[in-house]
Amino acid sequence: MTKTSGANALINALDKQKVDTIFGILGGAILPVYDALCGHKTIRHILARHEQGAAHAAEGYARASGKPGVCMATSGPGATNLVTGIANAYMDSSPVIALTGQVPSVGVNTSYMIGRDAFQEADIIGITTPITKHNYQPRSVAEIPTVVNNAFYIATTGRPGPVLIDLPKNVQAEVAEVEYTPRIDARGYCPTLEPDLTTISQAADLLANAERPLILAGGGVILSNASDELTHMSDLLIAPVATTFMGKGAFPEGHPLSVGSIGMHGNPAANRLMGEADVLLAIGTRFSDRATANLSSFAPNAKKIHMDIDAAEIGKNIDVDVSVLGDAKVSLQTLYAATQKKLQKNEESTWAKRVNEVKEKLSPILKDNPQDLVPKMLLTELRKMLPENAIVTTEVGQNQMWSALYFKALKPRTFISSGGLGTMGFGFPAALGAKVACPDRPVVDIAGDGSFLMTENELACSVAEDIPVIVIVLNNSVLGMVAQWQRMLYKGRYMAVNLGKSPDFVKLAEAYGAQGMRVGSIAEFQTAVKKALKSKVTTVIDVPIGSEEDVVPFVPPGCGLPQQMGDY
Ligand SMILES: Cc1ncc(C[n+]2csc(CCOP(=O)(O)OP(=O)(O)O)c2C)c(N)n1
Repeated sequence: MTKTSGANALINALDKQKVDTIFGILGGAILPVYDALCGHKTIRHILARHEQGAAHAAEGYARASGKPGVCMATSGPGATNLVTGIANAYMDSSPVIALTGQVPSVGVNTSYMIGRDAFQEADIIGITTPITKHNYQPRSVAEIPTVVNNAFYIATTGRPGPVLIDLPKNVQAEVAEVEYTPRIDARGYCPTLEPDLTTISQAADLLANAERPLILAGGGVILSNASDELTHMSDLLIAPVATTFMGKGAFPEGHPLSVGSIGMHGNPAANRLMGEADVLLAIGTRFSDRATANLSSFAPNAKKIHMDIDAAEIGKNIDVDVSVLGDAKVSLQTLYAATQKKLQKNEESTWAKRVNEVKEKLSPILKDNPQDLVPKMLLTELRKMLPENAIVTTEVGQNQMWSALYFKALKPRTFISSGGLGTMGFGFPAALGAKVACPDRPVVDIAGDGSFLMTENELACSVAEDIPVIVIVLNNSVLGMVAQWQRMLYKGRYMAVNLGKSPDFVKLAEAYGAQGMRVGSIAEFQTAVKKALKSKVTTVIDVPIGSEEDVVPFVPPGCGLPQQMGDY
């Protein structure tokens, strides 16, 4: 037992979890923790310019590295500014630990303030209950080590997600006896990793007898590091692999059996084949409405196997024939062995021929002049210029969907975007977090002008903290995706989508001490990217594009995947 303050107990516990970075902004209610961090040798604190940026950066760090990301804020407005980032991490199942200061609870030397409208008080426990996997408010120093252990355990196991620890100021300041044991006390929390062998056998029967099997890989495949197992399964079955948006990168998009992502702005080949499959093996996906479109016409001819670590997901959106509860990696290994035994190898696979035919006919083709500075050309060009392990983040809107369609993700954890919450302003701070996690790899945020303006203040953080990333602003002067909906679905009655006078992005970058460039052709774009890749400072590349450019194909809301429209 050692005598220590709550703040030191927290930092020691974070040390034991091998935390190397905290993204945050301080304030009165978290000052003891910052004091304990002063001069710390192994934990780097990165001062964000807005707590939303800190939370997204922590998520970018987590998604690029596979390790939990940590963000920290003071009480009240600091804590509430984290909320969008926490909700984003919750929707996309990212392991994020959010630490917040809180006004004092009952303490030894202080009167109690929680619940009395104290200065900068917000009930962050109540506010985040629906958007965290769990949250804690330790009321004594002695609780802190176990609370931290629990938080990391819960955030990173099972279906990952954010966990918040709210620390009353008096608990941070109090000195008491603390025991550091690796103890975890999370009664009732017990994720199922090993799949049930009866359901594995049922799934193997379906797959072994399938004529047109298709695999749908969700973000869960990336989270459980099951990409190799997925590739083996696909090769065994000669099954095409479609991904959800969150699953992008789970299967190499250059692989002959890759058919791209499904959904509202999915690859037409993936959407078409989904309607033709007779057995669907869906792994680590929650069947979001953006992926399935209208449920009544989703994979209508397929017997469905759903493999997921979260029991609550199975049967939630889609009725399934076989449900496999367990970790994707372990479950795929077990399913592979079971299927291999039952499979009669079909040498002449008519399905494989059909897959190729559909891919050839429906893959988005670059019809335009290759010199045109249109997003699909630019993203295809960007792919050629970046190494396979480069990390791309995106903002939300057309920029995101163009990236999903035309930027091929070749490795897991290289495509990081806000899938569930669809948070404009996510991509840039997430890029900073990814760069901190992977300093030797290029990190590029593909942005819309509207989205970038939501968190461009983190340029100050990127310059001051020496975190060089590249931001490519697809600058169409409008809130493009909403403008597209107004054009396609509201008879072109534009309302509140014109951004009017945006700042000059080159000057904006320069004002922050970053590098700014504007390009007007593919050749200039290539030169700018090359220069940016060599740069030691963050570079913003402003790419003016047409304001009426559509992202197509498009499945309008309410329609099914077969009702995809648009000449792409
Ligand atoms: C925080 C937030 N507010 C509003 C929206 C709704 N929304 C979705 S896409 C979009 C337009 C995005 O515009 P921009 O960032 O310029 O990208 P573009 O679509 O032009 O590529 C808006 C307003 C959102 N997703 N997130």
